[in-house]
Amino acid sequence: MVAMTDRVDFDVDQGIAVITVNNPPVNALSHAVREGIYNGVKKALDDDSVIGVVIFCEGRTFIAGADISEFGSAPKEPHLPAVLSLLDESTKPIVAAVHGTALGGGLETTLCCNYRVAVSGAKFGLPEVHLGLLPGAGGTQRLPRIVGVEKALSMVTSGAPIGAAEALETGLINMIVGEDLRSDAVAFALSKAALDTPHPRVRDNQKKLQSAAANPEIFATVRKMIARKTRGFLAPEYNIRCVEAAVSQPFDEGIKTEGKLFRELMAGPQSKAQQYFFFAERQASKVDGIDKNTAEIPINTVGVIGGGLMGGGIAMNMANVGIPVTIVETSQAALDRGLGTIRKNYENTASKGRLSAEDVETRCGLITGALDLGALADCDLIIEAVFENMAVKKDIFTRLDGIAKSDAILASNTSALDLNEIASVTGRPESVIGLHFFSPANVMKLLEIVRGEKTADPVIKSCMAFAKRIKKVAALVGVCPGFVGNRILFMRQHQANLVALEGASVEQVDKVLFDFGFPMGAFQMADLAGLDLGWDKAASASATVRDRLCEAGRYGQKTSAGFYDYDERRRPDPSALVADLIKDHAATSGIDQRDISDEEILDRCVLPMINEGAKILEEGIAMRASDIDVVYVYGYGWPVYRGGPMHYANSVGLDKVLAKLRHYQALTGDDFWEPSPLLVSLADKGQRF
Ligand code: 3H9
Repeated sequence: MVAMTDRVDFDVDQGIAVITVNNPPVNALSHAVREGIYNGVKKALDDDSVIGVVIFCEGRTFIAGADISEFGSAPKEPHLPAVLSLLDESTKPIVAAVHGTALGGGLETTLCCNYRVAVSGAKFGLPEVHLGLLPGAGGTQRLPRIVGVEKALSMVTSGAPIGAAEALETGLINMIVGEDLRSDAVAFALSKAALDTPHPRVRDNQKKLQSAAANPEIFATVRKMIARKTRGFLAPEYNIRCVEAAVSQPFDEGIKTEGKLFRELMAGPQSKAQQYFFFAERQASKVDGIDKNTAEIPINTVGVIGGGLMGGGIAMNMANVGIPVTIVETSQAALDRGLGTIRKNYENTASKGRLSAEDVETRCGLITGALDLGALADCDLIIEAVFENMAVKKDIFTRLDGIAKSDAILASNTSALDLNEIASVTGRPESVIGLHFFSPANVMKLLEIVRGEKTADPVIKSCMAFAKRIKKVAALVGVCPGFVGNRILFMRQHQANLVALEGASVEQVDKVLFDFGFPMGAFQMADLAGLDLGWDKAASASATVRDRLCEAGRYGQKTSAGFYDYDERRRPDPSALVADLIKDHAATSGIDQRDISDEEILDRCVLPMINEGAKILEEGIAMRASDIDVVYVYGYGWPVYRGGPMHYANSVGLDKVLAKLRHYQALTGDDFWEPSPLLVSLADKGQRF
């Protein structure tokens, strides 16, 4: 065994050079890997006794792509395209031996080998689109030449990987081998080296391009198909253009087109935001200050209190990953309704072909119902998901304290109430934690994990790990009204309401936010959540527009009327009645109405979110600015190509953010706009969050 670099080894087995990459955790194509492969292939080509080459990886995976952490710095030679050209031009057969995931530059590496073999669990994908990029080392030109244009378009625009069986079927790999990957790959290479026919190169294969060349509408069809999902993103369109170039241009021209578009994306703000977010998401799962030897509490059975929309959605998360869950309701009718809704949800998914009938039964079978909290006595984790009322929650936790086993984790799904107050009614506040799921809980990826002032480290650590198990992205936050997500949202909603009173229409405000990249505007979101959430009918005295809408029975989508009117398919229609109501409310509140520009609306909705984020950081409610961004992208639909509110502020410049906050403070004379001291100090020092 000879070291090519400290990340790549070289040895010869029966005349086959085995180039072994060992760059944990995911064998990314860092500089030492590129250099090692380059030197290894050169050595193999120069050695007459070598008749073939295998590229193999140690550890848990084949090469998972370029090293994203190197993207910000000046690239060091050899660049990936140069390494891959050397592979492509080899006269000796090269075999990629794949296990784990061959992603991005990793898959592109295999596409420059003559052959690809893989274990049955291997996966193959070009996920660059998730980083706001396109495969920049020939992937967009070679993939359609091997799997066909339609499949390649689907892979580059979705970023989703395919499994080994599909890879074999589409022609992407030559063979599925046994678990002794290295030996099987060497044997495969020997068999190919014995042939005296030339070894195939993906770049030479024009056959799979022919049907798209004859049917160029395929590109328009794909654009239309993904338009809604990819609104605002540049990378999906750039990926399509590259595949178009694969069909319409000779290979070398196509490679130039790919390179040009890749550099454009790499230099742009969207890709920077998405690369930042890749690491932000992974960082969020790490909790500073918890000893890494802290033991986790095993969670094998879960109880959920409340079988409504929220409780049912939460329970589905457990059943989806095979964890038995008991739902407790107060009446048989409510329980039947809750369990019925869960079954209906699963059956809907099955009717779309995304779940088998057998899976529906397995998952429903994992969910049992009960009418007595006593049924939760043996649960490892109990999640309370009843409506937002402190007295009710306290009553439940008092009773739970007498029922749950001593090492059970007691969680509340509260979205805004004081977790410490809830914990205080138990004799074990160290076991109490907030698990704030977002609605619909079986769909939304975010889980705000709320650390109470007494929550114990093992409880936090176990819940962070549990979140990953149920496929959520967790962010750890502290206790304050609304925690991170809703506290910031209150600021946006406050300003959205104000600009509407000052003369912007509900539709104008929502369009500005939609165009910024949110899936919906502030008023549509309020209608979706329900305007009556937290509204007290008995105490309502027409003090706000919301009060007046609720008093008129306009609770939002659920009553087909809120800020908008809704048809039977829940499509919003502007309401003249609401416009008049807002105008009237402004007049009675002494607010003069005027034309308000889109720019002012955006500033007034988004700047307070940043300012509140800064206060949250200052108070230690969030551990890091990037955690706030994770909450916003996964919980509130902040467009990931803008990175989240804190990254967005950094990209705009904190000095500019501060200047605008001061401008609105001076304009309105409202303390609401007082900049956070942290923001002021960072801006003054020219620093970033
Ligand atoms: C590309 O290839 C461009 C080319 O087309 C053109 C070039 C010219 N780089 O996700 P995990 C780290 S673009 C650097 O928790 P899992 C990650 O940060 C690239 N670091 O594990 C984490 O670090 P830490 C295209 C990377 O088992 C650790 O590895 N490829 C990279 O849940 C474990 O990660 C991609 O976009 C990387 N490429 O999932 C693939 N990848 O422990 C991106 C991971 O310090 N990666 N890290 O927090 C993934 O999708 C997942 O990491 C993977 C493993 C599925 C591989």
